[in-house]
Amino acid sequence: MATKPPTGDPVQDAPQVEPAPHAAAGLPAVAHSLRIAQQQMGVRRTAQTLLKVNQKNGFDCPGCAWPEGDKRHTAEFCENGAKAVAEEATLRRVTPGFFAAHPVADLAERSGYWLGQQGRITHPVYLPEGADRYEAVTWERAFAIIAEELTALGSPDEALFYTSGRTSNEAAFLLQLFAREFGTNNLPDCSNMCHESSGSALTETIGIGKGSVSLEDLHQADLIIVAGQNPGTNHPRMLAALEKAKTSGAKIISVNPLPEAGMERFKNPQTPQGMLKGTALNDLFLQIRIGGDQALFRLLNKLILAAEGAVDTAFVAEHTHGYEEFAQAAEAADWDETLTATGLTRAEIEQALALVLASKRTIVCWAMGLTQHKHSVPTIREIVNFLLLRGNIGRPGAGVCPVRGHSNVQGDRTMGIFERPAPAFLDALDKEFGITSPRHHGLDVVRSIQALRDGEAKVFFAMGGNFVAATPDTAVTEAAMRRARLTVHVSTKLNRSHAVTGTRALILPTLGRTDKDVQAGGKQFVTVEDSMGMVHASRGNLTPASPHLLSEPAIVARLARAVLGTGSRTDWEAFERDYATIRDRISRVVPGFEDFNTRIARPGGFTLPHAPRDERRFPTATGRANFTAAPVEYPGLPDGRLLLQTLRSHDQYNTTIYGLDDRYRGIKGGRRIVMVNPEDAAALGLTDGAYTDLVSEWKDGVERRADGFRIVHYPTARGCAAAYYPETNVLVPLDSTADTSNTPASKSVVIRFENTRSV
Ligand SMILES: Nc1nc2c(c(=O)[nH]1)N[C@H]1C(S)=C(S)[C@@H](COP(=O)(O)OP(=O)(O)OC[C@H]3O[C@@H](n4cnc5c(=O)[nH]c(N)nc54)[C@H](O)[C@@H]3O)O[C@H]1N2
Ligand SMILES: Nc1nc2c(c(=O)[nH]1)N[C@H]1C(S)=C(S)[C@@H](COP(=O)(O)OP(=O)(O)OC[C@H]3O[C@@H](n4cnc5c(=O)[nH]c(N)nc54)[C@H](O)[C@@H]3O)O[C@H]1N2
Ligand SMILES: [Mo]
Repeated sequence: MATKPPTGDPVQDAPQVEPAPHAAAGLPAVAHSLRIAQQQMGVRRTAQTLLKVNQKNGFDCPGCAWPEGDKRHTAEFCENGAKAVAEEATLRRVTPGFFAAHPVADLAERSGYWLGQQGRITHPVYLPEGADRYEAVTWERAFAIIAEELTALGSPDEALFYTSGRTSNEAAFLLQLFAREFGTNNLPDCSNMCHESSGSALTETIGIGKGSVSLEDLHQADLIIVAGQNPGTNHPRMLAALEKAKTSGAKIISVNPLPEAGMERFKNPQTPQGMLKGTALNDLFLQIRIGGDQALFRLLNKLILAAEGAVDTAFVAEHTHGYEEFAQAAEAADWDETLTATGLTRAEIEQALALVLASKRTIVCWAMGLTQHKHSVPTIREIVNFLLLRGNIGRPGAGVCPVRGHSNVQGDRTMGIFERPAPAFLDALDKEFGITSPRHHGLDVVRSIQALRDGEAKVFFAMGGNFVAATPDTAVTEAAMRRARLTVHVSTKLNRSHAVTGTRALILPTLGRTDKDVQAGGKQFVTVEDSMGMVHASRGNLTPASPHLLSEPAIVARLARAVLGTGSRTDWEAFERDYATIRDRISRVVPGFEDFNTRIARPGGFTLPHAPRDERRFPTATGRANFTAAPVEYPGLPDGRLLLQTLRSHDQYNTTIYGLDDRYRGIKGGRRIVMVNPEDAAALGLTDGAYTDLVSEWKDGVERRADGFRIVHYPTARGCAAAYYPETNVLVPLDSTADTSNTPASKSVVIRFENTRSV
């Protein structure tokens, strides 16, 4: 049964609800991952892949960006990593015959789940103008088509080059080099929708947009605050680090509108004791209202300022700037306003304060719960204030820990995938390659959609990802994409974006992390950077899904040759032949990669420099760590409305749907559900089990609808609701973004309920 995809669609979406478990991982997780792996890959391939995940001579897990420790277990993966591997290493195939049988209009009717379940794409395919289905095309012809459209543009800025975060350092470096030689900084990436708010806030305050802690720091912390993150599902290996910290005496606070099972209790599948009883992780659960975090940290800061001897005055004097102004703003924090904004009680905040004051080494971890709101950047800056006050940056066991999503999203940015590159980066690139990169900024994700919508961008090229499903305002975005002259997707698997095309379209199938990559120069490996700035090699060991696949670096190299021709002095052919030649060039352009080829050969790789972490040096505009003082904001809510956050279930990887269950929340067999607090539900007449339509309200007056959601009474914070992404992206207005970072505010959508009916 290993290779048969499910038949029949639309998928039956009939959610069932059970009591949510209060622990994560353990035996059910191991059993579940093995079952999914064997369905997709068969027994032999399951063993071949799962033993190689995250080993020093193996491949980097295509799941999340959580780092591996120095001591590896034989099975250094988690349930969701196993699912990510199985999705990629599946034995199911999408061949030209499949495309002949399924016109684009048919693909557009299918669910994302069904599309993904069809398997790996085996051949490059082309949708000519006016045709109703994709047909096989040679690689040569495919690159010629792209070259034809790109060279016909009025300006290079009419092209968009999107990157999703699985792309290796080598491929990412080549893609940004190609885009800049071609003449544009239009390099939007998934980071624009993800940790852009973290990058914006951290760059301004500490001088580098990356986290300042290592795994070792987590193990040594006295207090770890996990805010706006669900590690049990999205970074399961982080639970082992939290467990280890806990065993050494750390306290843990989680800040979340939802009680997440992983934070309640973790049953470590690597230890016999963990399998039985598990470890309770949370010491304190602050069930905050959506968007209340800035107010919470502002008040904590006021209370720290007032506590005897709590401020690290030596650190503040020596290393920071802006303290006076910040302290004044913090003084103004108000208990009543904070209790309204957060929905917490005074006693809860006082308990948190006691833990904060008792800790000499504090780390704050966060993810999408903090980054996807209008006021995300000031919220994260307030967390930096919080850490700076007690000198919690640049010493062991303390620091900022934005937990990245995609396994190489951080590395892609380091390699120059950024629409607003630093001038120093471009200078180094230009010097190394003898080119003149454009200096004006390019377009991020939201601005790219606006440019497509307004006819200002005409060619869309995606290195991975699922752009139309991952982005907000689905109807607007899809209409915008259909206006493009050419859409190109470098992909491993089929997804929604292949069905929403420009006038012409190409799908270019590529090798994944698990695939063996052999070029003219021999067997190749690629490199990635994890969430903590560790760079290491990744080597696939499976026979590729088809002999017609090209690697991502090969695709960019051939594209560049087709488009730039003899106008380019860069030896693109050499890059394709031997990736070590790419790394040589990276070593001369990107700081921290000196001697790249030598150092990457070391098992486990190397750590990139991080001035605040390593030497308490803050490369900001003031040369110091900056305190900031923004007005406190939190979302307002009109009567009869709830604030909706759009989040991930346990059985998905972003837009890739592995299955229809969300085990840790007790939801089975369906995804069109909306979680509401029982008291809000009573007030709004939302009976558990009834169906309802969600309507989002935004100041543009447009009503965005998502129909047919089953109501689930769930203990989320009052005034809040939660439903899965990407089904609810249709509700997120394109213009509703975070200030400064322009990240879609997909965790704070004002909704009302219509047409509630029991079935
Ligand atoms: N298995 C699996 N792993 C993944 C992914 C996946 O889809 N599946 N995606 C990867 C990617 S790209 C990313 S970015 C990460 C995402 O990792 P997460 O950020 O953990 O993902 P979300 O499901 O969006 O969860 C957001 C969490 O924030 C909480 N939250 C929402 N609003 C607020 C708020 O206003 N304040 C606070 N304090 N909390 C809030 C939610 O209740 C939820 O627990 O995971 C990565 N890893
Ligand atoms: N409403 C709402 N929207 C969100 C979010 C949210 O929380 N709420 N989260 C946002 C976040 S954090 C992110 S990161 C984005 C994710 O946005 P994307 O990164 O664009 O989306 P993914 O679903 O991760 O992309 C999956 C596709 O990538 C392709 N793929 C997989 N592996 C490879 C590979 O190795 N190479 C290539 N070339 N292709 C590959 C497959 O074809 C697969 O279908 O979504 C964002 N959108
Ligand atoms: Mo992400």
